[in-house]
Amino acid sequence: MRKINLWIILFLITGIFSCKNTKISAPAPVYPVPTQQQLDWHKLETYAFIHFTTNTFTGKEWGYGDESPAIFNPSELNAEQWVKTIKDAGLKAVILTCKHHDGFVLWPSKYTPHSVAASPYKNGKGDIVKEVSEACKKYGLKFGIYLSPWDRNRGDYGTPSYVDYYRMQLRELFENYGPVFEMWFDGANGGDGFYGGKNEKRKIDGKTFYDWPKTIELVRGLEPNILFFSDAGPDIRWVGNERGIAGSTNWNNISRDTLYAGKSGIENLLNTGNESGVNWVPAEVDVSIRPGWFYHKEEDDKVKTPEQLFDIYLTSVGRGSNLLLNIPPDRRGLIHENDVKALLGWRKLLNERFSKNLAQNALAITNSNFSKKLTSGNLTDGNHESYWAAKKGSQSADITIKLSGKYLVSYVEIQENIALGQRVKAFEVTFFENNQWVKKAEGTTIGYKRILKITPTETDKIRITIKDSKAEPVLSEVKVW
Ligand code: FUL
Repeated sequence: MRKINLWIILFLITGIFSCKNTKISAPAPVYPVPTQQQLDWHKLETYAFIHFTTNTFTGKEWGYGDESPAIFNPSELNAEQWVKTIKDAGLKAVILTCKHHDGFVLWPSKYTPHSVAASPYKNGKGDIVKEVSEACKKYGLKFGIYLSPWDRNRGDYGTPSYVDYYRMQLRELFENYGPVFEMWFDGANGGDGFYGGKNEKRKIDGKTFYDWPKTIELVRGLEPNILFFSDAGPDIRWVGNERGIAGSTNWNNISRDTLYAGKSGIENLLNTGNESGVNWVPAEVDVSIRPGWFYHKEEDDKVKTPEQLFDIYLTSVGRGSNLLLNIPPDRRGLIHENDVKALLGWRKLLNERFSKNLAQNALAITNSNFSKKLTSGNLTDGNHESYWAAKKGSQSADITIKLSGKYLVSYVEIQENIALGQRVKAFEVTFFENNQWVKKAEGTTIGYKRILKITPTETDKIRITIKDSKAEPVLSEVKVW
């Protein structure tokens, strides 16, 4: 009996000590923090959007809904060419417009005759959702779905039976083509259309008509790890423009109840987030490689150049957002040669400009550390999972990176360990140049990743000064290119 008591006492003592240790071994999170699914999503950084429907054959951007499926006839469609090109460009996933506003669906749905089954494509035996989702599996890319809520073909659009139809199609998609990593809910809603031959204008109340909470619950039941994108989240928010630009201040924080799909005038809020927002809803930057979302021959010479795509990378991924780059297949059903060239050229630029991390294993000196474990060495170990934190309770810090010699530096990349919440509010980057410290860049937020473009400068010492932070700064990596 006495022996057992002793064991209990010993157990309690070790318990108290280890509790104490876990308490001080990591900084307390600053809420909100991302879910595991959101954390995994941040790591994707770049992925592709594919817009393809009857619009590709009519030259429109928004089909009216009266297009005959007979015009949908891609002669050489090759989903593997799409996915392989996207993979070669370094992108990690594909989101496909399974249905755009015109209502034509790219899979043989049980619930509508207005589909690929009524088209000449493979004599009505084709299934483009299947072909793309299978190509994604083959090439190791994630697959996502866009199913336009606004449907200009359906006669019952605007009535409750339409919402049932929409949900049945979601069920059909998720049961047959999963796993699906992201569901993209479009904000364009209501207006004129074919509507089963009525050719009229229909208005819906974007806030109530679709009863989104119920739809989201249905989809989560089918795909528990799904992330929902919309103007208003709940998991990922729109960035507020289609030009490829996240706010230079970009909080993942925002309060969901300040948003709902269709609300106008909130583009600035979506673009920057809100420092005191209570939810983690990161911004996704959607932009097309061409002026339009769909392929139009007359835009063949307006494909964004590798340099333009590189700039977009800096204003999206480089500002802590993910980039959803639209690449629309042409009438043959192939990604056009000009787009392939631009994509591979862009990848080459990224590989060249971010090939040698000059800070890898470099000495990092910080003016404070949270603990022996969360020390400055973690900043340059090339491991995103390890991190450094400043002294408990501090709201500023200095980090000096000593390079192994003098190098021409063009970019500085900083990452916060966002698992513990987004903290940094103001920072500055200075280089040691001609025997003095010279300011090269400054910023507000950092988030998952911040890339700062610097006028190329020779230096052997770089300092990052965190000037203001919600709580002790917690960074996972500093890279120098
Ligand atoms: C918008 C749509 O109206 C465009 O056609 C496109 O699909 C874009 C990604 O979203 O809201």
